[in-house]
Parts: sequence; C-alpha cells; structure tokens
Amino acid sequence: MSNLELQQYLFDVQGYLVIENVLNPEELAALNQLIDQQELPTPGKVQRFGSAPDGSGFLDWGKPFCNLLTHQAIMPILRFRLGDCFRLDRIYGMYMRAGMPRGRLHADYGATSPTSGSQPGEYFPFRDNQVTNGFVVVTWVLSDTGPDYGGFCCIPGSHKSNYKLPPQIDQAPEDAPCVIIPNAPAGSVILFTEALTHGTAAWRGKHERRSLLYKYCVSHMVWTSRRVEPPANVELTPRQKILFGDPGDPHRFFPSLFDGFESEHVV
Ligand SMILES: O=C(O)CCC(=O)C(=O)O
Ligand SMILES: [Fe+2]
Repeated sequence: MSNLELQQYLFDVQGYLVIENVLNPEELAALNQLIDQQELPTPGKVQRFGSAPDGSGFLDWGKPFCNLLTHQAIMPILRFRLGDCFRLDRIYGMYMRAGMPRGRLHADYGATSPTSGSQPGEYFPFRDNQVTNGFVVVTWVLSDTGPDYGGFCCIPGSHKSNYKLPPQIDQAPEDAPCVIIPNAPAGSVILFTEALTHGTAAWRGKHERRSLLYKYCVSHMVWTSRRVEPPANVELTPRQKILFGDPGDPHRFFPSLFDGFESEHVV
C-alpha cells in the first residue's frame, strides 16, 4: 500500500490527518519572521490575524505564504476530498498565548452544524474507494501544538456521526475523553474536513501558538459573496491562480488543478 493510500485511509477514518516534518526549519523561520515583521497586536480577545476575505490577508506578506497554497504535500490529499477542481474560500492565521480560553466545538456539516435543519445542497455520497466532501482546512503549524499545549482539537470519526453533539461534551470538551488534541510539532500540516466536530483548545503552552489556516472548497460551492483576492506583490504560479477563480461547475466552468500540472509533483 502506498503512503498516499495510507493517508487516504486515515483521513477518511479519523476526519483529520497530521503530516509531520513538511516544512523545514528555514521555511518555518521565514514564515515566522514575516509574521514578526507585521507587529501584530498582542493576542487576547483577538485570536486571528491576516484574514481574508476581504483582500488577500497574509498572502500579501510574501511568497513563503503563497508557496503553501499548492504545496506538493497537500495537493494529492485535497484531491481525495475535493476532486480536481477547488477554490480557496478563506484564510486566517491563529495566534494564542498562555491562558487564552478554548473556543466552542463545531462542525459545518451534519447534525451538529448550524444549518442542519435546512435543505441540503448538492450532496456527494460516499462511493467505494472514493470520498468527496466539500470543505477541507489545511492548517500549517508554525509552533508546536498538541496535548501539552492546546490548539486544534477534535472528535476523531465525528464527521461520520449522525447525531447532534451531546451538551455534556459541548459544555466541557476538556473533560470528554473523546475530544483529543492531536500532537503536531512545528513544521507539521493538519488537514481536516469541516464535517469533523472540532474546535480550539485553551492554550497552555509557554510559547505562542502560531498556525496558518487555508480553507479549500469544491469549485461550485461558496459561503459568502466575498472572495480572497490574489496578492498584489507576489506573482502566483498558473496553478495557484486557479484557486482564486470565480466559483463554477467543476471542469465545465472551473479548470482542473491537476490536468497539465504533472510537472508539479502531481501523484
Ligand atoms: O485550529 C483551530 O484552533 C480550530 C480552527 C477552526 O475551528 C476552524 O478552522 O474551523
Ligand atoms: Fe472550525
């Protein structure tokens, strides 16, 4: 079984995947230095930085942020869940300091989602050996996160649950053994489906939490009328540019991110 098949299996079973050692120390330092240069306000009530839409958010801060858009470590995995045609719906960074409280557990699909009572849109059922799901988050971990510190937390497998999140877990996720904080050292990437029940655990680390979140969805799906704009000062590759295209039907009105990009390490 190839490593990719293993990743596919684990992503499907767990609803998330951690891949360690994707960014090397130089790449991490470059990203962290560019964030330092922004002189952001001390995190507290505000936990997010560099958000878009509107504008380009942290993509405007330099090429290292744009290099992550179509990184070879994530593209084959995004393809499992989003098919060949997908767009960048939104981005933001998260930073946290010791003592900052948790966020609420949530999911964007299924019984726990805020829209669970509404008519579903086009639905992609699971077919053997092929899973598609409209919305995937790629979190680039720029400082260590995990059970000792806090950060991203989730209920593994909850993307397949048919029941609403029980109030006992909602009110005290830190006491629920089913809620875990995956270990993800700096340089890791976490991919998760927004169907997974997930959230932000309180931060206990002495160091600052820093993560960059890139959220991708199938090409014909949008959440708002606002769009992430391509950065003004960085020349994007043709493949990266596709992510900023107007929403449209896959292949008919929105091009593939894989056809013709074989030279970019497409698996
Ligand atoms: O990484 C985190 O703290 C969770 C972020 C989150 O809830 C999300 O991306 O939807
Ligand atoms: Fe979320």
